[in-house]
Amino acid sequence: MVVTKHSRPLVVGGEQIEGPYPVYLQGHVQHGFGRGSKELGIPTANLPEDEVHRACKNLKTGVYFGWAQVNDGPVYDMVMSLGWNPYYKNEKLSGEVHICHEFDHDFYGEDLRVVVLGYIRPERDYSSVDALIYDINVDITVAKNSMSRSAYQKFKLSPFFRS
Ligand code: ADP
Ligand code: RBF
Ligand code: MG
Repeated sequence: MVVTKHSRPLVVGGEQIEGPYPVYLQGHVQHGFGRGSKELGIPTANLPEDEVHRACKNLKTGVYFGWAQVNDGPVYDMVMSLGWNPYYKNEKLSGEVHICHEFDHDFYGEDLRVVVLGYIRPERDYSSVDALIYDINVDITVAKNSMSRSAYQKFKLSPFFRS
């Protein structure tokens, strides 16, 4: 079988931020499905169910980028998956945030604040977990590139985040 990787745009969204963004989400970090995302190098902090449903009122399912903060710590880039994880055929909607920083501890139950600033792509099914991880790493590059613009940088200093 020939496996090709489709080329993807490495910057998304406009220079300016347009509705429905910014979308603010907040909650205590929940335990997820325990599939070992951490072992794959991509731990995801799961948002509470009610917050996921609230997010879905403004956002379709898919992969997003923005800023995230744990408690009153630094604000980091984040990528978020909102949806049904077709690769795993979830029966429950989830909102999972991967923060682009290496933490030396877990933060289950802690306060997570997220500002979503743009959409990257729809959720996909994959033929292997390696293909999924490859795409998530591209998502991280896309998020960093897209957020380097000044309109996006401004939100890092939003009063929504704790100082
Ligand atoms: P679960 O299935 O319980 O969500 P994961 O393997 O996805 O397990 O790990 C998620 C947990 O890892 C988070 O709840 C958080 O406590 C911790 N964690 C450590 N580093 C990060 C990070 N950079 N981004 C998100 N979560 C992280
Ligand atoms: N799961 C899917 O089934 N399809 C996807 O397209 C998908 N994209 C994701 C993108 C990002 C940025 C993140 C953080 C997760 C994504 N997931 C997706 C969820 C993934 O299956 C879940 O985090 C696993 O636990 C990773 O091992
Ligand atoms: Mg998780």
